[in-house]
Amino acid sequence: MADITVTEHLLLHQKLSPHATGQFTGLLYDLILSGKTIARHTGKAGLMDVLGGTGEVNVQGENVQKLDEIANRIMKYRMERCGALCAMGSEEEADIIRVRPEFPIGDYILIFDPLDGSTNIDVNIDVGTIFSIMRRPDGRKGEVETEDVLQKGSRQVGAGYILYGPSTMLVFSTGNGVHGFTLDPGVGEFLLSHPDMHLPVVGHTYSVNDGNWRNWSPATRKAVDWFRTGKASDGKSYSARYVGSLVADFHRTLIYGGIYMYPADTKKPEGKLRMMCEAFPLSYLAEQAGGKASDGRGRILDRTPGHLHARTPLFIGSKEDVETVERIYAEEGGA
Ligand code: AHM
Ligand code: MG
Repeated sequence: MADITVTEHLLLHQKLSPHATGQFTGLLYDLILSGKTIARHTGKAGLMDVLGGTGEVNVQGENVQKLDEIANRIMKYRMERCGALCAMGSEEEADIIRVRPEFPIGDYILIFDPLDGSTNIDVNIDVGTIFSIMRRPDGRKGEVETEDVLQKGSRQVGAGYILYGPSTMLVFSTGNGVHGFTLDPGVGEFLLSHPDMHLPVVGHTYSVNDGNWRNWSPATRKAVDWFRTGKASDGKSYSARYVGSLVADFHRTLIYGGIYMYPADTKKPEGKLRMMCEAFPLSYLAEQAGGKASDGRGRILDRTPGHLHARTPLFIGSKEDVETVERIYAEEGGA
């Protein structure tokens, strides 16, 4: 494949799309730079004194890992200066982050999980940065209010992730399909390696934390059991795969097809995953790749969060597999 850099790809798409502005392209450049900077840190994780917890607890009540803090700081520092944003929201911060007046204020809002899957850092398993981009609603001026940020998922204008794995990959969409780039560490540039990614209509992999079985409703047990014992429409059976790192589990699902599930349970009645910084961006990518994302009842992107850290059940991946879960929930009278 010809070496198409992410910069070349962005410029080409900017020319093709009447909506793409220099501001939006600039935002993506700075996101890419932030991702490369975080990759430099995750790549040296075992060598530096950055492993293990800091002893602090974040707004979700979870232990903060040092690399989470580093990634959060890198994102906030770089993105506040990019000139395209008026506000940000981070999984690690309780409130919205308004761009301070000393920096140029733009029209966009960025929501991110700086380092998802961070409990995996100590054992050197893939982690990732997830991002979601929206425009500030038209006609809203002055200080950004929380209502400006709490938008319906379908209002995203771009989303993606950076996966820090055996190689670092950037996968994103700005509404023209999903494209994947692999970082060539020698030259420090992302090169197009996975153009126009498509989720297979049906897959052969299901991904769920089976340790939550005892906390699931009968309907959820029935749905998971279907994948354990059932056969896909092409007659093949399913394999189980669960990394426990959402970006890694989603990336595999995007490439091979199948379904990733994080249902609600008695301990987590709203589900575990965050609507705005995890479910929305990955659902945007799934739909752009021809797949589906549901909370078990309906489309994730039709939901509007009640607050910045709202959670949701998530069933995401191949269209037929997600529809299987929706059908079972409907037959059982709900989740
Ligand atoms: P985090 O944002 O605190 O890292 O938590 C989200 C992670 C996801 O990466 C992963 O899919 C999920 O939590 C795993 O949860 P569990 O350990 O309950 O299976
Ligand atoms: Mg997360």
